[in-house]
Amino acid sequence: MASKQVLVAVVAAAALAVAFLPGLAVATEYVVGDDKGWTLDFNYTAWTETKQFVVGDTLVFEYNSGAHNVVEVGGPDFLSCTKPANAVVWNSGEDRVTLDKAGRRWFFCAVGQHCQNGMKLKITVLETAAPTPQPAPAPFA
Ligand code: CU1
Repeated sequence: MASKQVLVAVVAAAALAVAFLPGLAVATEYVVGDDKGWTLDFNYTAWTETKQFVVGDTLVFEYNSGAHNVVEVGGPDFLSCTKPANAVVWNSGEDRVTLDKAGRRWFFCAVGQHCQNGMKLKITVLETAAPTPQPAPAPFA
């Protein structure tokens, strides 16, 4: 009997921990493209759809530094694959970009026609993680 009570307590504690997890959210590091990395022939739009980016998270672009780069631009330049002269360019092959504020950010590879061929990433950074649904508060008695 005692072991059953212990089990119930453990399950309850685990449930509590899960319930409070969003409040304890730690910064997440996202390797762009997961095991494929930053490359051609990858659907980054589909990749972002399964992610939720929050201020404090980090993007890591991993690629062969001779083959690609990472340029951050504004929305219109993203659409047209235009690299402005003053654009921020990363080219280490393992570029870490901290998402330090909420809003949209646009990145593409400025090598050859890579951007035109889909090597581009658009994300929306949230101020905080979207809240999980909570039960409705009890009405006043
Ligand atoms: Cu590229």
